[in-house]
Amino acid sequence: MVRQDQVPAVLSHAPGGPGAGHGAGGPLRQSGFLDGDALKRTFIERAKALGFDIVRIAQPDSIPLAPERLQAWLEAGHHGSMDWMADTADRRADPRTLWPEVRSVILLGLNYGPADDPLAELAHKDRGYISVYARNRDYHDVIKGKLKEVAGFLASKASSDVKVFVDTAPVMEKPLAEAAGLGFQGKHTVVVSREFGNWLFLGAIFTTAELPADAPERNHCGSCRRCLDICPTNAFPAPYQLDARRCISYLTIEHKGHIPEELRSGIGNRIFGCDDCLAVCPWNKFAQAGREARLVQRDDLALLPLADLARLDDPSFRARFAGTPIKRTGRDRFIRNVLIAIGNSGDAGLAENAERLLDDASPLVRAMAVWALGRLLPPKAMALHAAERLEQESDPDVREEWRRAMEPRIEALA
Ligand code: B12
Ligand code: SF4
Ligand code: SF4
Repeated sequence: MVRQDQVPAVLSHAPGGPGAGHGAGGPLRQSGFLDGDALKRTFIERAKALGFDIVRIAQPDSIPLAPERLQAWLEAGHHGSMDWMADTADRRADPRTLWPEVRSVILLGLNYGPADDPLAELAHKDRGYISVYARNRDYHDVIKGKLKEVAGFLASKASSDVKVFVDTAPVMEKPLAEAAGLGFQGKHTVVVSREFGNWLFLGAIFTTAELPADAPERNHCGSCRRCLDICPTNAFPAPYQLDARRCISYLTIEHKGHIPEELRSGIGNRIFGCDDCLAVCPWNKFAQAGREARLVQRDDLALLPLADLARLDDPSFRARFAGTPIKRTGRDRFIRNVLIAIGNSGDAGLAENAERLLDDASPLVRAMAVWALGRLLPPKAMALHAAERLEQESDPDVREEWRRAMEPRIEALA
């Protein structure tokens, strides 16, 4: 869900066009340019024609609480190994630090609502659950293209400069979206629109144009706490606060190392991301299925047989997931996730898939093959595998997995 590279997309108003040569927001506006309400209306029309579902405007100084809240989140260590969140905190917390000339922040939402309830898929233990957002093209690519196009349009209509962001630069898109009135941050921290529910991607455009700001949205969670209660790994220490280190989305997508043992069983068959807290939000009753063809679910990217996935090597992984967000984890992390799902399946018929991976080149994979088999095989079979491998195993983490997998077994064999 996150990406560190920045899109250096500064689009200046067209050279040679009306107003060319004037500084942003300068006094010499010419009649070819629009401003104020007319500019906002024309821009929104264009953005909607390009497929955005909601467009709202915030002032750059509209998130005064964000810096201290971000700081508290970082100090609590809730960002885990996403060091770039801490490295960019100063610029992230205030749009004016990122770009001092910014006068208006445009927030755009694109609905990616699923056609069916994704939670029904969690019962298929022999198949891997892929998060709804990752079942087609990488949304960064899709939205970035649209943002650049509509930002170019804005630059051509106003005597101003623009920059586009979609989860690609240090911008706090959620509090900005709330300040712009696009939706409110629910107790699960995701932005919920009263019109579209919470299946929304966000994008932002910064501009030097002065656009009339919209009123902020207020919170509509009330006494509901469905999202907090359903979380399989208890990732919410309190409403409106997420400890990413416990979130399956972070663990299966962002986290590069071994997944802590106490969180593995909660992961179930979720092999790339998680949607539980989103799927239960009652505001989704207003949601509609997403319209953008490149984001509509591809059937070959939903509920994939774990047995097939466990066979992927590096080239076949890359080929299979080219153009999708899944490719970003790389093969080893993905197979780590698949093995956790195999371990959680309770299906001894899947054990052979983990057995083949006991000798994989990646310690990340070997360790999870051991863990999965420890849950699926009888103690004697596990002891035979250990006898063949434990002595030669040089990786301390994999050795530790063997030790833990054999602990109860030694008692059972005695
Ligand atoms: C880091 C990140 C993650 C991390 C951390 C998530 C998080 N909640 O911060 C991980 C990897 C876990 C993640 C997961 C997901 N992500 Co993500 N992620 C981001 C990213 C890059 C930054 C978010 C951030 O700034 N976090 C820092 C914390 C401090 O921010 P915060 O959660 O907004 O914290 C606020 C609250 O805590 C609040 N607060 C604190 N105390 C209190 C008290 C009260 C009373 C109130 C009202 C508020 C409040 O104040 C803080 C500041 O506003 C954004 C893109 C972006 N540039 O904004 C995408 C983004 C948030 N992700 C997105 C998505 C879709 C997801 C997933 C659904 C993907 C998936 N299916 O697996 C999950 C959802 C999990 C969840 N419940 O959040 C979308 C959300 C769209 C939306 N409608 O809101 C974004 C905006 C990307 C995008 N451009 O569309 N993500
Ligand atoms: S995405 Fe899943 S694991 Fe993460 S907070 Fe939501 S329900 Fe919990
Ligand atoms: S599920 Fe309930 S508490 Fe959670 S965001 Fe939706 S309305 Fe708010």
